[in-house]
Amino acid sequence: MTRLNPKLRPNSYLASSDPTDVARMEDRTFICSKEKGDAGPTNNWIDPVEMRGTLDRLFDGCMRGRTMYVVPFSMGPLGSPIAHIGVEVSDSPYVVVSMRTMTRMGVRVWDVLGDDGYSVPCIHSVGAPLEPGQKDVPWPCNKQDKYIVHFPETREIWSFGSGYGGNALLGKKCLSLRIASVMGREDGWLAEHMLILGVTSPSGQKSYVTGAFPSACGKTNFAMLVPPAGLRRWKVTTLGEDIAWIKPGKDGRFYAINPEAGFFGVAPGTSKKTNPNCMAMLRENVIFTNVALTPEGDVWWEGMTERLPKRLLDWQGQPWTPDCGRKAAHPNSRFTVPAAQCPSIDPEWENPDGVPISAVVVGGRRSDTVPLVLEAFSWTAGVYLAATMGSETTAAATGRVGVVRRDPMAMIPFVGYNMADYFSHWLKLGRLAENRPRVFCVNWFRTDENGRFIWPGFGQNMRVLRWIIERCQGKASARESAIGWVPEYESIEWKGLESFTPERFRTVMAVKHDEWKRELNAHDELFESLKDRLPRELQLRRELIHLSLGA
Ligand code: O2Y
Ligand code: MN
Repeated sequence: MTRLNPKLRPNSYLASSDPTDVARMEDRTFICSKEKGDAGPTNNWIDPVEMRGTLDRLFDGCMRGRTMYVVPFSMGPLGSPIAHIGVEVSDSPYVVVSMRTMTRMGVRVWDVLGDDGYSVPCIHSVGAPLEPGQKDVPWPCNKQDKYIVHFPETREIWSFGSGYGGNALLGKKCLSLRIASVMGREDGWLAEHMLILGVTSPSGQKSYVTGAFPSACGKTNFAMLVPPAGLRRWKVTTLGEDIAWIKPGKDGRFYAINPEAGFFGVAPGTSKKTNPNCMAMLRENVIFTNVALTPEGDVWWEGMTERLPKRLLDWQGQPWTPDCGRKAAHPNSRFTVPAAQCPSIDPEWENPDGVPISAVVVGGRRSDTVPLVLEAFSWTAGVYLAATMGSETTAAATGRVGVVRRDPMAMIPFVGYNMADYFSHWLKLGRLAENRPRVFCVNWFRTDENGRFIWPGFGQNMRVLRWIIERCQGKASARESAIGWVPEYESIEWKGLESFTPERFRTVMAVKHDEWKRELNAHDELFESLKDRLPRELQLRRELIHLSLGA
């Protein structure tokens, strides 16, 4: 790691990874349940006996010449009844310091565990042993073999070959989503890929919302939203920007906590304009990974400033100038920062009881078909909306633009069991909770006939959020459409955005029947792949929408 200039970025460091080790690897991620059907068609499955043989071979001597660290950590506030403890064994010091920010980590965890406490074993190696006298490299990893393996029945995590992000910080996606989703199914709660935010109305009424969005949909920006002119008397506070554990309370409401202690966010595109809270949060105590280094010893990434720096060292340490034709920061470059530093952090963010959720918002990146906002008619209709959500791929992610990837609840890479069983679990929990949240679907990315975004985005999303909150409070009106309740122009606050005409609103809200018939066919493809265990309610809901469309 390179220490950044302490005057510009106190106590902050820059790490540069191996160019082959820059992202989470879904094709190397495995759910090794005893039965293949229990992992389901959306997960990679290998027989656990075979996988244990592979891991025994790979892990034999894999840390030779390195230091082995033992990292006790708590997901959720230390000692709280809802927290879960893991112990990560790793040979990567980068993982150790990152876990210190992302989790409650350290000797106090041993006190909570005592002699007989339960912890999830998380075994990690970069898979690059050093022979005596062999010179080390800055970012050791294994270029041939990478495995991120979960054994759901025995609740174990084994990760080999990568030192990067979700592959290596095992408390995050591996424990808090894949293993926790299995625990949640057994014990009656949900582990979700969701932000958690608080909204305070001008009269001081506080509500909480969770939100599921696939990557490249502005999840972190939404979690740290700053209300625009016209809505400044509203306040948004942040509890989490990636993961929510949601548990039914005795009062029939759902309560959410963020199990993480830090944020591991994407740097490119983050600026004072797109996310001022985030930029302020990054002032100190940050580990940056794969961003560019300025001559003054600070960091830079694409989109951070309007004016490009004259020269930099790029994420691989090569000289960079604006005309060199290369990106300065890697598109998946990251910051790791304590959540407590976020200026919009909610005072309740560490409340071990969680916060009561009024609304669950789901959304993807869709240039057509899906309107700006709609409210599901019922819990089952909401589960349907969440289960069938999809997002158009961006060039950065896949090299192909505009192909809709179905990503139920934004959980495709993160459910530790069969996706159809996961849908049943959602339906069951909702049935049991008397005061369950309402479910909304949003789409900030609809484009006009010229391919331009219709919705101005960023802070303007507050107008939609306000309607959502007021629906939950029974204050805002809506009209019925074939797919759910939708706002009238008059029920949205337009102060400060008077240029957004009723006609533009009609375009961004249009529910076109021909598009929705195509959409339902695509839903059917997803359902077909899950048909062995798909809950009947979802198939029925699809047929009902079909009828409402007049087909
Ligand atoms: O590429 C990685 O290793 C990180 S992926 C990630 C990191 C933070 C929050 N969310 C994600 C994600 O893929 O959803
Ligand atoms: Mn995520």
